Amino acid sequence: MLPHYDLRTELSKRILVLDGAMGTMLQALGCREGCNDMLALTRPEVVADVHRRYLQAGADIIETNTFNAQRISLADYALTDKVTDINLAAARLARRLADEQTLATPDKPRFVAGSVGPTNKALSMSPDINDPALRALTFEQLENAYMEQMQALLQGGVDALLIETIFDTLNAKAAAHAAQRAMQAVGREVPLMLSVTVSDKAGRTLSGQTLEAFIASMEHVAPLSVGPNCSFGAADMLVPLRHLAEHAPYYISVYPNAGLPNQLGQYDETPASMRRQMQAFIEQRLANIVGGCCGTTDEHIAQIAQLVCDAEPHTPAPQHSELWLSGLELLPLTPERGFINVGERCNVAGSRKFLRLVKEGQWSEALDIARKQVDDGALVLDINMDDALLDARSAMTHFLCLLAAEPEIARVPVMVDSSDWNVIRDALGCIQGKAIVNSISLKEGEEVFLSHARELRRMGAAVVVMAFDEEGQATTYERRIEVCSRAYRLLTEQVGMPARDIIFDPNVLTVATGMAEHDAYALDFIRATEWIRTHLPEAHVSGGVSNLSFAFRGNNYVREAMHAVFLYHARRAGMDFAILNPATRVTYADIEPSLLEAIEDVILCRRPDATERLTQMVHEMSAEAEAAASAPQADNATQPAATDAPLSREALDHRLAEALRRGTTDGLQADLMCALELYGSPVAIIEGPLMQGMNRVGQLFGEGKMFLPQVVKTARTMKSAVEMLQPYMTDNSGSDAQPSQQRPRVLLATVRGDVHDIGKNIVAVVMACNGFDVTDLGVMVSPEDIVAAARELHPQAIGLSGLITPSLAEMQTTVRMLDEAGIRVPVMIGGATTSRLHTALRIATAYSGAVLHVADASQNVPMLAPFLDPATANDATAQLHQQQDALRQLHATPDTIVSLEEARAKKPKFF
Ligand code: THG
Repeated sequence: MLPHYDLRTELSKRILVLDGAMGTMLQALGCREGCNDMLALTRPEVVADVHRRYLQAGADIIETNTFNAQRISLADYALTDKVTDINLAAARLARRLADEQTLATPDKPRFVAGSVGPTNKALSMSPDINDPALRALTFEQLENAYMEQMQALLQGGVDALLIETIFDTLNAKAAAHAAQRAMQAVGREVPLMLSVTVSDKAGRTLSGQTLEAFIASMEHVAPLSVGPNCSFGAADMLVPLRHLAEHAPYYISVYPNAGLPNQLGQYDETPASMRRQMQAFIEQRLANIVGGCCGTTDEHIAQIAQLVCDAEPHTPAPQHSELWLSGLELLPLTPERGFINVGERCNVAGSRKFLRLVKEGQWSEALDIARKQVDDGALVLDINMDDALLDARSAMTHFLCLLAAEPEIARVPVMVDSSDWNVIRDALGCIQGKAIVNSISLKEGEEVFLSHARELRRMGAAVVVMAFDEEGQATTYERRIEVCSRAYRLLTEQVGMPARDIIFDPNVLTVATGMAEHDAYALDFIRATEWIRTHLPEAHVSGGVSNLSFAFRGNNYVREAMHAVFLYHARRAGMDFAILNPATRVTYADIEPSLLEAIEDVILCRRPDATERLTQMVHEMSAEAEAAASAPQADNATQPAATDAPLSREALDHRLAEALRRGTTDGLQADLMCALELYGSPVAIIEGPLMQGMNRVGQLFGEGKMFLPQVVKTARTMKSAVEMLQPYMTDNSGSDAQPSQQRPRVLLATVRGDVHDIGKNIVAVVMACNGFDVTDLGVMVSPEDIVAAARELHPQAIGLSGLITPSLAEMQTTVRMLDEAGIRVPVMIGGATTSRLHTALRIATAYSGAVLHVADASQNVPMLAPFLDPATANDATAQLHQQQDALRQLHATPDTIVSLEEARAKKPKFF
């Protein structure tokens, strides 16, 4: 019998070595591509061999061969009935080998981490451009799929669950939620390890979150470790690694690829060179767990094991004490910030306009209200769909999914405002950031309160607690503090909610109603705020400020002046959140002294006739103040209209390029109409300023200055522009006849053996938005099917996509078969392992037509354009072939060092 070893204890002593890639080793051992995870059942001895090699190389932790072993991914192989068998067998196998090794060297225990991959679907992104609210699956479906996998892994005896290659935080949340349920079901607790993959140069996940925002989103699962994996090679991982090590209060893991796949799809880093690059991680004390991802072998791991033995492990960052919220970006409630304003306008009960827009399904205008609030400085958005005539659950989830596609809005955290628990629960399944739930209370008693609070804790939301209990709403100072302190005890002692995640709302009630019992409402709120902030450590205080002034409906200036005065005093007492209209421009200091005094008398309850006096004063208020009152109204999201004066071509081009870059359609119609006059034809506009704008976007994306969701938004603007121009495309404008016939058709496919399609989906979106008729053949498409589809549909271009190395060979086969079938249309090649050089060397040579390597989704349209225009197609093809020839020659040149003269003489001539 083995003694009990604990991963956490081991990590406190030394740096642990994680194993390397499974796929690379399996291929080296002669396994063809396909469903690797199935090998646990069909060829366990081969998998055992890989584990054994890694253990012998010095790995302390080996990963089960189960990266894709949940039913979402296995569906691609029609193996959904094998989920339990695969995971159980894989976990038992790894367990047995790790234990054998531990027995042999008991002072160096070996551990098994259950590998849980991201699946091939994203919960935060739409698979369809035309429907940004669409999702390929629900949180619950994904959670259930993970639950099934994890239960078997736990039963098979893993020491930890490693949720890895995370590209969408909502997927990771579903996995973590499933893990908690699986542990409960199996009756075994193991630590969670999280590993995230950074997919652009801006250091964000594919779903657009920064790494800090990601940590905030996942802190409720208290992971054992977090870190980057896959992404780029070790050299480029230093920045994200340091970022995580500085911010995350957990052990830090890092397991890079053996470099970026080179232009031939192989991994260049040798064991020695990778060790050299990883040395920085160790020297800077940034890591506790190190290993390898794609392309690494037991030789790499042996080198890494040598590197870390006797090295000092990373000391986790201290746990932050302030509340962390996140959207795509982190919002920490630091002492310097002190105060968070929550935009109130996306509330069907608080805005007639928002209600009308939602009822009429005018979602883009509803989004404008959210956008305007962020522009006006809202740091969080309150969203409320509670209306008797609305299906609040579907309205809420629909709106949240739409929001997720708007990077400028999704930047900020969301406050889900509903009194219907089902709405709250559904909403949390759509939010990748760390959100606030508004609200729970004791009004239905402790049992319901505790069960809701526990569920929120599991989902990792911060929470607004209203000062309500079984007796009703707390309206006096004493009742407000009594209810809040009781809720505080329950949440911190029984639910284990960190106090920093609790936001009390001691009820902002309407004053100056004329009823004496309401006179102390505001003052009691302020006093209760002070008490809470003094006696309930780390908890926050919020309130719906606009409630205060309902008595003055119709006089916005006075209402806003009252809000400013109330905020001034409540903030001094410690209120650090407020739900309000961020567009308000009235500040405490600007209020005319006599009005200020009258309002202060009301809010601070300073004299019995305060209401009467304020009412009287408002009555007498001059017409000037009335005029000012109408100015700061909120919901007017429209931009200043385009002027009537004619714009210069430069100014217009600039406006169009800006609209594209920002992904907005404000004023686009008017600008396009101007452009029609200036340019004469819609095609000239598309090919001129719009295409230039798209190129600029591609450039910014390449430089890491824009991130993917923004590019997708840009594509939507392009689509709108093309649609606006469509009615003006007539037969005699120099181009072909009907717009519908004019739409070039493109075929897209992920090649055989490969199931990755996130990048390809983005390409489909961007191309569809640029007026292409896109037919997506899906994933794992055989060359035969691609040829058949090309023959049937006569596309103007074909796009082949693939992420894994074997796909490169598959692409070659595919273009050869296309060529044999007499097809000559341009073929676009894209995906992580593809490259310009490999395309020139191996793929273009097998095809008579043009084969273009496309580096990212923003490039397909502009790169393809010259090949589709009959006037330029021949030149473009000839030029491409010439460039590819030059590349081939360059590559054929032996790798020896020549003199400078000689090198200059040999320089390739492209033109
Ligand atoms: N506490 C918590 N949540 C809350 C509240 C609270 N959520 C809802 C509400 N109260 C806060 N939000 C609003 C939003 C709008 C208004 C008041 C509170 C408001 N609206 C104008 C009115 O009714 O006169 C609407 C005018 C229009 O139609 O545009 O005042 O207290 N936790």
